[in-house]
Amino acid sequence: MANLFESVQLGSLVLANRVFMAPLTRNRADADGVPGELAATYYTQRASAGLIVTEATQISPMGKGYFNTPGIHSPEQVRAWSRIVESVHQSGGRIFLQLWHVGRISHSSLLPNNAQPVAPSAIRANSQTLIATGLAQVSEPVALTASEIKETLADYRQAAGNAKEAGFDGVEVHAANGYLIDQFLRTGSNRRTDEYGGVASNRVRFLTETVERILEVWDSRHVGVRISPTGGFNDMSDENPRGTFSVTVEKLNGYKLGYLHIVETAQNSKGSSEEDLAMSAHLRTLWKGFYIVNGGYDRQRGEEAIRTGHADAIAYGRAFLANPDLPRRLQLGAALNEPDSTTFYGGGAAGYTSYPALS
Ligand code: 8OZ
Repeated sequence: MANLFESVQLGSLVLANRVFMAPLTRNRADADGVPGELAATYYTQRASAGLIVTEATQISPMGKGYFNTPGIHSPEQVRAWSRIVESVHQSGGRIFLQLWHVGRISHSSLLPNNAQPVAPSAIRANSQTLIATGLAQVSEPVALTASEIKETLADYRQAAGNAKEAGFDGVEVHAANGYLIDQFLRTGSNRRTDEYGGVASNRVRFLTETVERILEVWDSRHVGVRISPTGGFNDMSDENPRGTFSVTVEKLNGYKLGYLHIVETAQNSKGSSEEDLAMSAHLRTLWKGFYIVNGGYDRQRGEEAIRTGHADAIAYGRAFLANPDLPRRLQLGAALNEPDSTTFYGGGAAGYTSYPALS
C-alpha cells in the first residue's frame, strides 16, 4: 500500500517521498526577474521534498504581474536558476520550474513600455496585484490577436528550453489561479469567437497548444500541469466548471504527461470544502496518470489521500514554507513552525531562509 514517506517513480526520476513542495510566490527576485542569492539557500533547505515545484516564473516580460517575481527568459535569469538547481541537486533534491504568464493579472507599471496586459478577451479582472508601491487594481487588458497567441506559445517553448538549459528536472505549466491559461479555460474571462473561445474544447486549445510546444523540448513525463477547477481567486468564474475541467483533463490525457496537479481549495488560503473535494475526486477518475493534490493538507489527511488512492502525492505550500524539513517532521509527528504571513511576499532572509529545521 502506498505511503506518504515512500519513494515513488515519476518519469525517469525516483523521488524520495510523496511530500512535495507546492509553488509559492515569494517576490524576492530583483527588478530584472533574476532570482537572488538567498533563493539557492531557500530551495536547498527544502531539498528533502519528493519534488520541489518552484515559485511561478514568467516566461516573458509580458508574462509578469507582480513586483520582483523571477523570470526564465533572459540569460542572467537562466544562469541564476542553474546555480539554484545545481545546489538542490547536490543535496539530492528534485526540482521542476513552474512556467507562468499572468495574462490580465498585471499592471502597466510592470510591463515593457507601460503596455496594457494581454488576455483572451478585453475583460478587466476585479483583482489586485502587488506593484513597487504596494497593492494596486490590475490594469485594463487587451485581447490577444491570433498572431500574438502564436508568439506567446513560442515564448512558452523558449522558456521551457531555457528551463532545460538551467538543468531543471522538468517543468510545470501554471494553468491555475486565474492567470493567462486559466483565463482561456473559463467562460468568465474568455469571450472569444475564434477557435480559442466558445465550447470547452476550444477554450482548452491554448493550454494544449502550450503543452505541445513544451513537448518539443521536454519528454512528456517531465511536464506537469496545474489547474484550479473550483478556484475563484483573481475574479475567476465559469458557467459549467465540471464540464470545462472534465474536457480539460480528457484532452490532457492524450499527452502522457508526468502529472496533473490540482489546487483543491476555492480560496488560496482556506481548506477545501466538500464541493472542492468532489470536483477533485471526479477529475481523479478521469485522469490516467500521476495525481498531485494541494490545499491545506496535514499529515493525517495526506496519508489518508494516499491510502485511499485520492492522490499519488500531496503538495504542501504554507507548511513547507515554514518547515524546510517538512517530510521528516511529518514522519516523526514533530511540531511544525507556524508560517508568518507578513514575510510571504518580498523582503529578505527573515521568513524566507530563517525557518529552523529540527536539530
Ligand atoms: C500569491 C501572490 C501572487 C501570486 C498563484 C502565482 O496564486 C500565484 C500567486 C500567489 O498561483
